[in-house]
Amino acid sequence: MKVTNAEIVISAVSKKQYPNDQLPEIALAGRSNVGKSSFINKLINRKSLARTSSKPGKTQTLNFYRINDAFYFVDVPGYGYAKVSKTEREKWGKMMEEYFQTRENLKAVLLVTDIRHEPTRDDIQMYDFLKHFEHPVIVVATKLDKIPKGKRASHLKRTINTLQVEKGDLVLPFSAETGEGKDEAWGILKKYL
Ligand SMILES: Nc1nc2c(ncn2[C@@H]2O[C@H](COP(=O)(O)OP(=O)(O)O)[C@@H](O)[C@H]2O)c(=O)[nH]1
Ligand SMILES: [Mg+2]
Repeated sequence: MKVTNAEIVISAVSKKQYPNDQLPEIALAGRSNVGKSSFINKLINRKSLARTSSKPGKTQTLNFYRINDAFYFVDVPGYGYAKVSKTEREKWGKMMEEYFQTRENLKAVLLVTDIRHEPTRDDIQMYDFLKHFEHPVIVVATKLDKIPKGKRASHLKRTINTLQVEKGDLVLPFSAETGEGKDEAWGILKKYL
């Protein structure tokens, strides 16, 4: 897809703030600092529309990015950041449930994991949570550039096995650094839009 227009429409904390123009949505879930914002920026050829940071745990809103007036990327607040209070965590959980349980415009979820590491317990929980609500999930195994070519296949396999990725859910090796997987990502997303 040739992206000619990309803009942040709202950083929402609750349902009544979600956009109501009925465009399809693709959400991004994953650990803090795993590379969700970088994925969005790479796909739309922007250096920093979606805020990236090396300080995890910052974004606690659902950020709706409207792309070509055709669909939204929804950047979901990350998880797995240790220094978060119980109250914050509960608030986060409610926000997740409100969005993933009821959002009809949501067409698919990109679950972003770090290909270098075995998916965490939080990653597994998130995958199961998304499947519970019957969303199509595409696992984006990012930071591919950090793994030598000869080791990539075994890292991918570990990701698939640990998450117990269901038949029909795709796993996409990706790098926001090199752009590997970008065309494939658009190819997959088109089917849901
Ligand atoms: N080498 C490498 N670094 C990445 C990649 N994707 C993200 N990063 C870095 O990881 C850090 C966190 O990325 P960010 O997109 O803000 O993560 P988010 O918290 O999930 O949105 C930043 O320093 C990025 O530059 C990637 O594919 N390769
Ligand atoms: Mg981010």
